[in-house]
Amino acid sequence: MIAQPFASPDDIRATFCTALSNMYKQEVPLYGDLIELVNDVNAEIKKIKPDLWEIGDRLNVERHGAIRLGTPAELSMISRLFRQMGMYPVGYYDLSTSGVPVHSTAFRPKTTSSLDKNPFRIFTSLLRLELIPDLQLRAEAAEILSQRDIFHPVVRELVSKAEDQGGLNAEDAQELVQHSLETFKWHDRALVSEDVYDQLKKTHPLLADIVGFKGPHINHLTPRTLDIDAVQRMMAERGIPPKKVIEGPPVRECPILLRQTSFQALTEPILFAGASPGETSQGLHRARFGEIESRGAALTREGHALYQSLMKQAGSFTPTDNNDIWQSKLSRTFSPFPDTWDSIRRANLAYFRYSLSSAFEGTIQSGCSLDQLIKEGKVTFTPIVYEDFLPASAAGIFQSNLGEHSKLTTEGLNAREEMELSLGRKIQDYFDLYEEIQRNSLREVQRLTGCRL
Ligand code: OOG
Ligand code: NI
Repeated sequence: MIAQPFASPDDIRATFCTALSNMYKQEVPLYGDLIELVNDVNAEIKKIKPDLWEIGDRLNVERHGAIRLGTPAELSMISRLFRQMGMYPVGYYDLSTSGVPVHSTAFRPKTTSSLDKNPFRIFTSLLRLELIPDLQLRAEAAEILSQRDIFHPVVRELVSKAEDQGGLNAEDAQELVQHSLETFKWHDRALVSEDVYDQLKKTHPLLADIVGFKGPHINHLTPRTLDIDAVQRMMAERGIPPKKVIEGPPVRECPILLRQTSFQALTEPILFAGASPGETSQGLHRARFGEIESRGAALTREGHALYQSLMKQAGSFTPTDNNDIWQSKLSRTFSPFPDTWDSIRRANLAYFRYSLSSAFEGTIQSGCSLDQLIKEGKVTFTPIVYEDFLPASAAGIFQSNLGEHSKLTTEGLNAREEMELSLGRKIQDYFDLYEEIQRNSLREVQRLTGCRL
């Protein structure tokens, strides 16, 4: 028998992303409306500015999603599943510093070619039970979580099979995608009684969302837009209630990092488990929403530090501000951040991909430095897209959808190492990944020009 070739993890990821998006459109029709709005705005921008560097083939399929897991064992299995889809843990985000009792990583593709095929990422949070002060509730939550299995048996089977044989054929891959959707779908039947739900919610709404249900329903999916300010304005016109303010840096000539906004989480009817079998009572739950983002250049450590100090200087959004007031305040605060690609590059604030331009004729007569080659038009450079997340923005997104609640904070020791233990691997530092892409592009220029750069 001739062995069938394995499906490529990039293709499995692309299929999964489409399937998840279709499922979420059915579950949350407002998300479908948001996608339409984003497609309309993107089409318009492409017409006006066809040379925009952010426009690429991947734009129409570009999404990220988010889930919240309950136990290290769930994280461990998710990590194995996502690995089969070419998604690896990148970046560590400690949200406990913002009063949210989780820590997170993003599963995403790492290489340029995988990112170009489909950059789908899932922001994955893990509940930190040790941050629940009430010991009895903590034990109760742990007990409830230990009873649930968020994975379809076929998923467990196929992931083991893939690990044993080094991949999956197309048919198995299709099965894997279909059955893995089960993990992310919405269950309107809570796992717990109204009493327990209320207790969890009182301690922290996130706790009710994670512990109260059979699985980690996908809580949002986020398309990428080329003009987030336009989408924010048009959301209300199309009956999609927007979050008050756009998170992240202000609008700029040279976009950096990530700007995000969302529509408020829906209030959805749920059924609580009753005291006796078959008995139920009705309730309401808020968790699922839609989000939009615009992505700019990945910043170096220096760039990030400057970004963070300027954000700190801007202070925080106050309830009396509106988005316009906040954005103009931010724009003023960000004036020290250079706003041409060349000045950003020379100040080493962002990562770039370098390549030879058509003006290069095969020989170098004059200087051989990078700056010289760029000045002579022989080498060009494009910003590298920021593929990751921003903890402060993520905290803002969490908060805006959870309503008023008290904050839970206690510094946990070694939380990152614990997460890595469940992941079965180290969390990759995203700066290293961008640096590598930049370095490889420079090596290629070096090889072609013979210049030592
Ligand atoms: C995740 C929020 C973080 C983002 O875009 O920053 C996030 C969550 O609400 O579970 O998705
Ligand atoms: Ni998000």
